[in-house]
Amino acid sequence: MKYKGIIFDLDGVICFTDEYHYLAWKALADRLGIYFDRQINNRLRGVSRMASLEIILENSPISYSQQEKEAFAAEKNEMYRKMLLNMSEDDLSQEVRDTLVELRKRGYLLAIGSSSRNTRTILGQIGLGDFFDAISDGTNITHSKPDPEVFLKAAEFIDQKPQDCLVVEDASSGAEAAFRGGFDCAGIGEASHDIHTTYPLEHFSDLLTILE
Ligand code: B16
Ligand code: MG
Repeated sequence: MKYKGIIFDLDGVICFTDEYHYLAWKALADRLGIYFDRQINNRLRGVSRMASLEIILENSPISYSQQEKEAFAAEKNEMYRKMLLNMSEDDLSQEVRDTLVELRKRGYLLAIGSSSRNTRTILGQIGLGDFFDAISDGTNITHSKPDPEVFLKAAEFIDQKPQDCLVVEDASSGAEAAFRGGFDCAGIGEASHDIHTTYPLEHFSDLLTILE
């Protein structure tokens, strides 16, 4: 086997919480009178919560203190977490479920590499709380994608070298993080046409062909 481990991004790869992120940021931006739309929201993919807030505040005429920014991020997260409670096993597609089970059968170590500090909550909601061999997420890193830290930690948690792991990403920031960490990257969505992507994927299940 060319790889021993596979490291999956969460949002945009395993499941889709981007609409909830959008709605929660939109509610905060509206309250603050800041212009925010879906195009700006696209720039938040794979980016940490505080870095996302900074992007939104680019359109604010007012500059806020660090304390105010932390309160805004907490306010957004509270709204977002309420929305996460609506998620269930139905939010995991049959295609993703079957592909993960088949990869496990083939003997790959499977890990998560996500910027989200809500990773464990989301995995629990969609019925994957105990599925992965390791979880590296926003709670164990100090630098967000495109820094490779989250993937390097994931590789370390499964005891593998970057060159022996494949990263699966949807965001350009994530594909760049994979490249900078020395990982090959399978890219879906936006990341499928990123310069740092090794294997463009049309469907998640295409992984089974790449990893034959
Ligand atoms: P949280 P990923 C990322 O998840 C999201 O794509 C990004 O939009 C979000 O800002 C980030 O997690 C942080 O999320 O506020 O829950 O800590 O794509 O890296 O799985
Ligand atoms: Mg993502």
